[in-house]
Amino acid sequence: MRAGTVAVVGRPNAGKSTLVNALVGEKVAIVSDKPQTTRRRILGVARRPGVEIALVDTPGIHKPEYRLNAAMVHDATDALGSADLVVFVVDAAGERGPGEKYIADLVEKAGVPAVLVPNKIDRIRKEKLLPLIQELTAGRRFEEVVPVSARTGENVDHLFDVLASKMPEGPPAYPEDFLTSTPETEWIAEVIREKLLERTRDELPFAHAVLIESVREAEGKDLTVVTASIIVEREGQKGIVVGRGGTMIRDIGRAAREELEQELGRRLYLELTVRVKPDWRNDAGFLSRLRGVEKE
Ligand SMILES: Nc1nc2c(ncn2[C@@H]2O[C@H](COP(=O)(O)OP(=O)(O)OP(=O)(O)O)[C@@H](O)[C@H]2O)c(=O)[nH]1
Ligand SMILES: [Mg+2]
Repeated sequence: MRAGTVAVVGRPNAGKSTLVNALVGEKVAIVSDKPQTTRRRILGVARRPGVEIALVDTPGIHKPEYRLNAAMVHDATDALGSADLVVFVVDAAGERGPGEKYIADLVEKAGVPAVLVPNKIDRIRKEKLLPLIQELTAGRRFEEVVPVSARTGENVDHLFDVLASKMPEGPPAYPEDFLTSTPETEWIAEVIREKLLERTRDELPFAHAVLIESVREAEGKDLTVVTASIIVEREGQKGIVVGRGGTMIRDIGRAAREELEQELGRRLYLELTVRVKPDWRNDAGFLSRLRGVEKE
């Protein structure tokens, strides 16, 4: 038996969460086309006969401008040191910037063996791949380079085998049916965030948070009642999230409810409100409340 921990790191939007979901074979992390979707570490366990890999999805590493972002980046860098192996995901179809070098340096400093994973190869011409790999590996020591498309699944099985071969020998660390560390309350908030991210743009994706206020079972009704707040920073953003005549917030709520009902296998009543909280991204008390509620 082989069992170990793999930290998945990279710049925002590189496709880390998509890749973790693909390796696990279940949706354990929300995904969006906006950067900074993942705001904290998420553990998802991938298994094949004889192998257990605890994958740690992390927030994209970026230059933090708010307390929220500093905590996100800390969460990611923290995951590096405690893993058996690091997967460094790079968007092969995007522009490279100083971020790649910065992260490669961090990985090197952590002293943990690393696999380079150029992702989104479905979006590039094959002849572009080799120069990209040469650029990213120049002067670096990666155990392996495994290009994949997390979205189409191309080469993801091979990546799993490569990761598995580098896991230490030992017994599994988690019970057989353990999939993810995310508590249900936090997952509900995450799915609401995903639906909001799908429908908004500009600053809103960065400026919102979802706070679960209460979750209760309606007696004798096979129905869970959830009240949640979408927190934004300004009145104008509130107007966008509510939408004309409340259409946007109803749409977000409906999409989240439909997905959650499927996953949880029970009916859900979701009551969403929008609240303005200026500068919440720098509010230590509010941030710990966000995290605290999520940890319940
Ligand atoms: N074409 C293509 N798109 C991909 C691939 N992998 C991920 N994406 C897209 O890239 C975007 C970002 O994906 P995420 O998985 O949320 O990226 P992330 O690295 O987790 O991003 P953060 O959580 O913000 O750091 C989404 O729109 C994905 O659908 C891929 O292999 N090919
Ligand atoms: Mg992510």
